[in-house]
Amino acid sequence: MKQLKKITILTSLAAILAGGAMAQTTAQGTAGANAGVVSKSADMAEGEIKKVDKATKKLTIKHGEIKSLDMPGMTMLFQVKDLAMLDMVKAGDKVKFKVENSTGAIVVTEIQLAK
Ligand SMILES: [Cu+2]
Repeated sequence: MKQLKKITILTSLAAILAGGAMAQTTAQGTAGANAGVVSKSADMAEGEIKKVDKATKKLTIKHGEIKSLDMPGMTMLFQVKDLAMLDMVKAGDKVKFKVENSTGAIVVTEIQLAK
């Protein structure tokens, strides 16, 4: 189980890197550009990074509705599953992300830049 999640994170990392490269070459491109990458987007929440805090290892995200947690839109702090996520985003980035509420803490398990 733990191993599987790690693979998921690595996969999404690769997707983000690929998506970023694509975005640079097709600056005027539209939503179609990453259609193949975000095949699981249906269960991902949308948000905007407000703050990346490496000291506390948390992200402040202004998010839309998170159906999996039955949570309306708000701005809040999230823990991250993988510290590498803190280097993948910066304040102002629009993102899509997945969260898990396993141990009482809400943790971001996947994150990718939204186009
Ligand atoms: Cu919230």
